[in-house]
Amino acid sequence: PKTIYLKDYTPFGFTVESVHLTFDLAPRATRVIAKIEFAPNPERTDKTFFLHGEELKLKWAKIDGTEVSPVVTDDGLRCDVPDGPFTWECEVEISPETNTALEGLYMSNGMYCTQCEAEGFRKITYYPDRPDVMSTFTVRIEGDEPVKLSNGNPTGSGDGWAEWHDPWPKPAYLFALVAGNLVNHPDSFTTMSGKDVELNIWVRPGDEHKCAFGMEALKKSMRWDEEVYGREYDLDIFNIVAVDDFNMGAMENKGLNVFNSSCVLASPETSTDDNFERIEAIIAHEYFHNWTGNRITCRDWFQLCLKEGLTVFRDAQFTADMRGEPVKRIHDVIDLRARQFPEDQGPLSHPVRPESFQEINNFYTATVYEKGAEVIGMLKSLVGDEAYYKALDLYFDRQDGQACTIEDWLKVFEDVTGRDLSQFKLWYSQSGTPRVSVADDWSDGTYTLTFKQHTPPTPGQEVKDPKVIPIAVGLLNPNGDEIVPTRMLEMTEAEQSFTFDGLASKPTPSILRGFSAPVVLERVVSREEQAFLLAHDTDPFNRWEANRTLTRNCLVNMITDDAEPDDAWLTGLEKVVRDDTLDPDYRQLMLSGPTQSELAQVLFEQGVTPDPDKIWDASERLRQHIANKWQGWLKDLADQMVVDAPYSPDAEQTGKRALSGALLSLISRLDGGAAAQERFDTADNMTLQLSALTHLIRAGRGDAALEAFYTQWRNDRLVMDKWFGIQVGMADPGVAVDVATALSQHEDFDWKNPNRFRAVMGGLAMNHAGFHRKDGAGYAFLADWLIRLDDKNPQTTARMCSVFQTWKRYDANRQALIREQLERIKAKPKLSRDTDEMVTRILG
Ligand code: HT7
Ligand code: ZN
Repeated sequence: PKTIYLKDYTPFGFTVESVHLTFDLAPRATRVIAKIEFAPNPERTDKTFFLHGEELKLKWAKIDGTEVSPVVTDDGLRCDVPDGPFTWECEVEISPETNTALEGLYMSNGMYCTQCEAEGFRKITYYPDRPDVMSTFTVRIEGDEPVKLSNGNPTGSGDGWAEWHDPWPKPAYLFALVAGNLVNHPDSFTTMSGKDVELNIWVRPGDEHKCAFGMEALKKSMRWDEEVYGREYDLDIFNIVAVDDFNMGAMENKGLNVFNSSCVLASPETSTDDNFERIEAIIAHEYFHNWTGNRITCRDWFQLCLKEGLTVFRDAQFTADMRGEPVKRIHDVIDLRARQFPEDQGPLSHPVRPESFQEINNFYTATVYEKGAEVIGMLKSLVGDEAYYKALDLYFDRQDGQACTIEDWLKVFEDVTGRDLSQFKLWYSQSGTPRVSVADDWSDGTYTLTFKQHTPPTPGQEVKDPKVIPIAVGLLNPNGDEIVPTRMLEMTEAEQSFTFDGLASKPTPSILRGFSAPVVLERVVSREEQAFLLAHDTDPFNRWEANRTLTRNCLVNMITDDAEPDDAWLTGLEKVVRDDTLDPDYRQLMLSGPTQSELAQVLFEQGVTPDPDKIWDASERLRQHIANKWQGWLKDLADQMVVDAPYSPDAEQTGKRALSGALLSLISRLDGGAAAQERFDTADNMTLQLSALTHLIRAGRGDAALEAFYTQWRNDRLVMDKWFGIQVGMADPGVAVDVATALSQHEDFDWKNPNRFRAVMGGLAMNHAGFHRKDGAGYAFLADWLIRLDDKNPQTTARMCSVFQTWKRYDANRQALIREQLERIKAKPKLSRDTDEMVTRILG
């Protein structure tokens, strides 16, 4: 496979002035007629006229009305063209019904839909399918489907046809078409300048009752983007469509967002509080792309973080405003450590702006998205809020309508602040997670913190330079009062000291408050000091972090030294969990310990080979110990968390249900699941029902409840995904593979549907000890399925391969078993480029 390099970028030799597309829809023989106005690009270095195209049957092609015979290859066509502007026309035939890769035009439950990011448009017609080629699009759709949608505004419709025109120039990856038997949930929005916008969420008949929440989230997002960033919507209509077969979460096509139905459909009976929160965030994310992604797009796919990092950062700000800042931050850091840190510290490590790829779909990663957002958060901390919003105003002004680079992005910050950001730029080019160690010194009223930074080598990058690291620090006195409020230290050297003068006594530092940089803080802190921070830190993030460290250390000692659980820590934790001045969602987060996979990483870093069975055992023992120790008050507190009002997915109710679920998990260890059974029997919303079911499975009495759940929900595909996932995820490690195997033979296991496939395979991978079963059965089971899926859906197959990325942490026996499976996948005849690249990189 060919490797593409950032350094090789050259502009396309032609500009596209306009695109007219006509679709004559038919499941196996859709005709696509394209009429495209090209002109020579004044900035060109190469005159070659090459149009991308894959899996297309070319019927004819014309230039300025005269038929031509281009040279057609597997990946596109080449043709001689006139020196000046010219009109290109062609007709191709495609087969949406047999398109199982879910890229280009495909069918899902009888409905036509498209997915063009990153390079799917080339499966629709011949085109310069690259983000720096932008044009207006006019689209005519012909077919019997009652609803026919495309980008932009509707310009006409009649019997069997509909036309759309998108006045905003866009790259082909933002093209979309949807046609089918759909019903809409309509609404409207008046923008800040008084323009009325028609809003619709389009769904399959029967799903209408699951649209109201998404619509409210959309309107909140539109208002928020006006109020916080001054960004107004720019078309007469905004459509969202829910699709069942979808490779990722959602897609920001201009004026026609397409969503995985799991990321937009919601009702209290069928969706959990977590689902509601995620849906709100994804709707916001896709909507915010209208400016950060669509109006200002990427010059090339290496710049993906330009739109994704910024849009994730914006959606995190939105969620923090809607639901509370500290809890959102803690959730994001948990997620970053669970997904991005392993990526950045393993064989798949790559810079936020990668410098090469074989298959761009493999770079829609936690590093590009979540670390990309962290980088923007650091930039904002360094320049301050006022300069940040000024720079953003300048960015929207200066770059509107263009396809841009990270250089363009940083330049607006340099111009607004006068700062030189060349060192900061290393965050975009250097991969790996920096490790920051700290030493302190106290003398004559002066407290000194000395930091050292070091980034271990990553694939292709042996040597790293020091980065700019914003380190938020506060100081507490021995009474627990904050004597120095949060100060942003700006570390730029490999080793650097910062002093705090005029202090009466040696303070306790609270370092990296709010997780001010995506680094690993290596600081040996005594148990007493962590307990002090847990009791007194005024920074909610670091207070939570102190507890997380204490939990982790307790578990590590239990695993490595067979130690007893740390009761002194639990006494401190009890105070926080029972402190009713704190929000329930925050108290629940205090109860959530590190995942077993995170513990494996911690052990590995300490030079101990992680044993998944021992990790599982210690985690279970600790939870049982906590339940025993707190049995006197668990039920009382759980009773206080009962919500006595109609269901609402708001932050307040969500927090109460989250804490009550965590308490029920402990109670189930004491009563054998009796309370969970009662909750399961009486639950009137999915949050309570699913959490009760989880505890029943863990208590070893889930069978009847699982059957009842199946009977109740067998016709709801999104709830059935939960049913599949929970059984594998919650299974005892010894039987997880057997449960997954049985479920993969279930009549409702539709392996070509990415949601269902991920429910079972992702559920297994989440079951740490179950997946890493000593005999390698988990690895072999997953590899069998990846080999099978690769022919049908390379994108989903390749993404799932990343569960093997941490393989070098484990013992030699497990490593050999994983290697065997990776090599088996690699040897599969006609392995896709997507999977081949992933497996090759993981093998190293
Ligand atoms: N920009 C989108 C990323 C994307 C995608 C979405 C759905 C299916 C396939 C896809 N490939 C890339 C989603 C986003 O970040 O908003
Ligand atoms: Zn995005």
